[in-house]
Amino acid sequence: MAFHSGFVSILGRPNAGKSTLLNALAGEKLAIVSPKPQTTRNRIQGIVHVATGSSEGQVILIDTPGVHRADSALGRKMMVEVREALAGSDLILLLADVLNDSAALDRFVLDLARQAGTPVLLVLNKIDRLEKSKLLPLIDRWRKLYEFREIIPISALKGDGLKILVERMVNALPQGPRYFPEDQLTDQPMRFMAGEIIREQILSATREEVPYATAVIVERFEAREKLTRITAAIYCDRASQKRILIGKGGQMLKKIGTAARRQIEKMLGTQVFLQLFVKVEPGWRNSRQFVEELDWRRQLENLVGARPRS
Ligand SMILES: Nc1nc2c(ncn2[C@@H]2O[C@H](COP(=O)(O)OP(=O)(O)OP(=O)(O)O)[C@@H](O)[C@H]2O)c(=O)[nH]1
Ligand SMILES: [Mg+2]
Repeated sequence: MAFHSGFVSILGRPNAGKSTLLNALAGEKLAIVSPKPQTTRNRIQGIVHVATGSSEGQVILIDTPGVHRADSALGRKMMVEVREALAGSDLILLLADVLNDSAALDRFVLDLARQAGTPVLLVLNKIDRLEKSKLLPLIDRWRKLYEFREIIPISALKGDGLKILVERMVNALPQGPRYFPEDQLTDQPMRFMAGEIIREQILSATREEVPYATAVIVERFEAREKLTRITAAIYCDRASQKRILIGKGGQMLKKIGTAARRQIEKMLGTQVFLQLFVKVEPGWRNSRQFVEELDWRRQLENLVGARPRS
């Protein structure tokens, strides 16, 4: 059987369910998810190994930040991540939320897909919550907008339609090599994933502007066989947000820390000693330099660069 492989970007508006889909297809939680828009800030790779009766291959899926009109250095960086993912793609999954249908906003996403010049599969997500009678008119509306290679309704949350999606994806890819070994799921370092898990807990525990004003940088990550020591800094914009993040008598920070520690322990399979600090960095979202420092690919370069040469 021919082996098909390639890079597939998941593109869509904030909150469409891109990260949920990445996790569902990879079979493991690689990207954090939340009901708040603009959760994902950088591109996240998940490798899907496919072997069904009719197709065999490897799909390198790339989850991207939600497409939006950027008004900060952070937003611009997020959109650079989207464009970089698209530039290296063989195929685009355009993910649309059927519960939040808006032609005007979708046009922006479609323009990006068009500019990439890559075949596009339209994936209509969240059909678990859509009245059945509304699906066909929706498909009709989309069909008029673009020459999609296919239109596939799914529920990333419930897993409906995912088998068909994987099959269509693999078949749309060219014949190619196995890019990654079969046991590899992602290229993200654990260090960065730990920071994201902390951010996910902040997103779920805080409201209003706090989730958007927060960033996490892991400052220390020492993995031993039985215990991993992690120190992370939570950055926010203002002293008032710092007070919220710490909470009365440190309650909030404790709640975030305990929930995050449990998740990180599950991921690493070791006990975790987690230390969290909250720091105020006014206007960080508009600092290009700070935003670049959040990028784990950049952090990794700095860590390697800082290591003493032997
Ligand atoms: N009912 C339903 N909810 C879903 C489905 N897929 C995702 N969701 C929910 O939609 C919300 C957003 O999901 P995410 O996966 O974080 O969305 P995203 O597109 O990655 O969002 P950004 O990273 O902000 O761009 C979460 O509350 C998910 O649980 C689905 O198939 N059905
Ligand atoms: Mg996401």
